[in-house]
Amino acid sequence: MRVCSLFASRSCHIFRRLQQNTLVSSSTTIAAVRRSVTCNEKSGYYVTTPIFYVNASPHLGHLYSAVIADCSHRYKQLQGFNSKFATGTDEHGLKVQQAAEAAGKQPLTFCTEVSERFERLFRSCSISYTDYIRTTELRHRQAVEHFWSVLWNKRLIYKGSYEGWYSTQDESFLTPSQVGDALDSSGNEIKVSLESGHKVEWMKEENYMFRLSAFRSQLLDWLRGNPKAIQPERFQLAVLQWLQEDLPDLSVSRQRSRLQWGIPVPGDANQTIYVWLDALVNYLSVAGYPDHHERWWSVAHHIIGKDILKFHAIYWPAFLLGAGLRLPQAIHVHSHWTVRGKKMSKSLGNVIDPLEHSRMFTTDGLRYFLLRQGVPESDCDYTEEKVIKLLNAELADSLGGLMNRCTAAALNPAQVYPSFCPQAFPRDQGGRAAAEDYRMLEAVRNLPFVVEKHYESMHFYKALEAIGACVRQTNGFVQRHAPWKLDRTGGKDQRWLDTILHVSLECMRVYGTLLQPVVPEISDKLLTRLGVRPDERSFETLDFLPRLWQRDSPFEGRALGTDTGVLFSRLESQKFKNKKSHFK
Ligand code: ME8
Repeated sequence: MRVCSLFASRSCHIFRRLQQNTLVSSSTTIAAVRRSVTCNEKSGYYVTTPIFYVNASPHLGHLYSAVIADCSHRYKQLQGFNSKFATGTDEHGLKVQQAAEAAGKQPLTFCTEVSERFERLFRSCSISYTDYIRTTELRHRQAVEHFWSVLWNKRLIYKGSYEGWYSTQDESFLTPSQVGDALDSSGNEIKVSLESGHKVEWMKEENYMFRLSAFRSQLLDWLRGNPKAIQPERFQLAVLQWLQEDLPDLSVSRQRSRLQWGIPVPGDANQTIYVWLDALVNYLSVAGYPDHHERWWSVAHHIIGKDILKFHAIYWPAFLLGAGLRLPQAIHVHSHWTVRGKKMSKSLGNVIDPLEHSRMFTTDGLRYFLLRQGVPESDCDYTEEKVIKLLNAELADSLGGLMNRCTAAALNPAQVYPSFCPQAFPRDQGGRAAAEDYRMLEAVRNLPFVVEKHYESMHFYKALEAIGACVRQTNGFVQRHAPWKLDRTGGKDQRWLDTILHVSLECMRVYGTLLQPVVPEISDKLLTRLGVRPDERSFETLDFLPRLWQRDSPFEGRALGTDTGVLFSRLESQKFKNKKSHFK
């Protein structure tokens, strides 16, 4: 039995109702609710990142998209879903053709080198993709050719001519209203895309055109009928606004004489398929298109940056509608990282190398920072000082400090998961526990529901904020009862001390379990130290403090893990000042 896709929202909802209507607050009930919201069907989830251009090396923004997708994939797996996670590289088009020429390399050799850099980065940052797609692969070419033929046979593609602006940097056609004047670095007047600032050129060629204009009302219907199709809402509203504007047919090929590096149009060797049509089909290629895609395609979720919204929210759905295929379940859009308030760019020399920074701050440190600080709705700023401050406060001091205190040999010489004493901490008040302690238990018991809700909507920063608040409460709990001051020679004080530690470890177990999608290595270290086995780490079976409800705990009396190392070492800002750095 697997948890069905409605699990998070439905179980949350059911649980809230139960809480309101009755005095249920037993974790038996929570576990029962979680288990009861199941379905027999094998639930699937398919998450994608954009496929990245190989004209330059990966930067922090690319890693950010991959970390979001990875977190979502790991979260779904912990919920019991069968999850597929695709990323990869976008290797065709004029931009890549020109970059290979400039590097003096054969295009494929050039693409392979850069694509491998992306793969290395992702592997070293614990990006647990299940499929890495390159658009130069045969399986992809076959999918694109098939997709094109379907559109052609439905007469949605026709031979025409295109005259207008084109940005090679964005690989995008622009209408006159999307173009403005600017000066290049030598002071020459040029035309640029108003959105990206990239240079545009006037082009006039015979092309194949896609009947994009015919899809306006279907696109509007889709968005109006699915208010969560594009998330967060502000991006859905932006797309609805664009659909009120001019929606001309779209050129979907380039003359072969100008663009050789791409897939030829089936049946016309003088034309090359437009790189965006080629690239978007990657999501289908991975799903098994054209023969075996249905299973994964029906559960597809795209993660994209705000820069490529138009391609994913207008062109792609129109192509899919044209080809008679389902639309993705959701498109999750995120905003951009700036560096000290400026857009990352080669010319400013402020491009953040994610591999270098993951070595400086550790992989999990960088992942945590990106997800804790990144807000999908608005741009976020990256500085090394901020990273150091946040990681020291939340991972080293708060979470790491809590683990040290609760597992210290001085308090727990036997190094076992201590026992819980129901008389010291009765379910209803009256023992040695204080009112704040019960409030903390309530918060930790609700935490999985809060976190799941935020993970579900890709608001990872809210989930981490909620976990952080509970960690602070648990630190407060330990501080309040100062177990190091209790008499450790047996008797009542010892039972109370063990109970304090038991409750704290139970809280830590919840935090470690919930943090797995974000910081897999740190969570593993934490859970291993607590003696939690790999098969006891799923969200489905997370059962907080069963002893409070007179049920057995599988952990009580179990040996703790033997690795007593620190969870996350404090970062010293001094150490980074001498490095090639953006400190000023
Ligand atoms: O557009 N902050 O590839 P690309 C956050 N090949 N994320 C950023 C970012 C920033 N400053 N800069 C880039 C392409 N990104 C196409 C995609 S998909 C079928 C084809 C991330 O290499 C963000 O996800 O230019 C953005 O959408 C993507 O990188 C663009 O990567």
